[in-house]
Amino acid sequence: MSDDCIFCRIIKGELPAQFVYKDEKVVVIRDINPQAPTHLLVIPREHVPSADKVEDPSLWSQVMGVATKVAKDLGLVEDGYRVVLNCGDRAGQTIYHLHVHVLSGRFFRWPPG
Ligand code: DGP
Repeated sequence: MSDDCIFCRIIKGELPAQFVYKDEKVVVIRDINPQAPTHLLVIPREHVPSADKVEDPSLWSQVMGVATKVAKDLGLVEDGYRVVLNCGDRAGQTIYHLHVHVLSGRFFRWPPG
């Protein structure tokens, strides 16, 4: 846990968020600035700053397992959904606590901007 990390503070309950899922390893919240009708953030409880800093590869199955489970549970599968991971400033990462975005409810273009 990091005292100056927004996501650590949300996980500790020090800052508010709309939680849609919690387990011992991973939480899912709604993004404060949604880019689609459904925009979720799947966040490991462990403070890992970014994808390139992951040391335990099982973290990926925990995060992606929860992303696909929540997508199913919330009924996103029929409409389709996109999973996004921004790694580094130039890729658009703004919060340095690992997370994946799950977006759904609109048409997504390719390539992404
Ligand atoms: P990224 O740019 O990939 O690092 O994504 C960070 C996301 O986190 C961005 O879509 C906005 C979201 N976000 C930032 N601050 C907060 C917050 O305090 N609460 C919630 N729910 N989301 C936040």
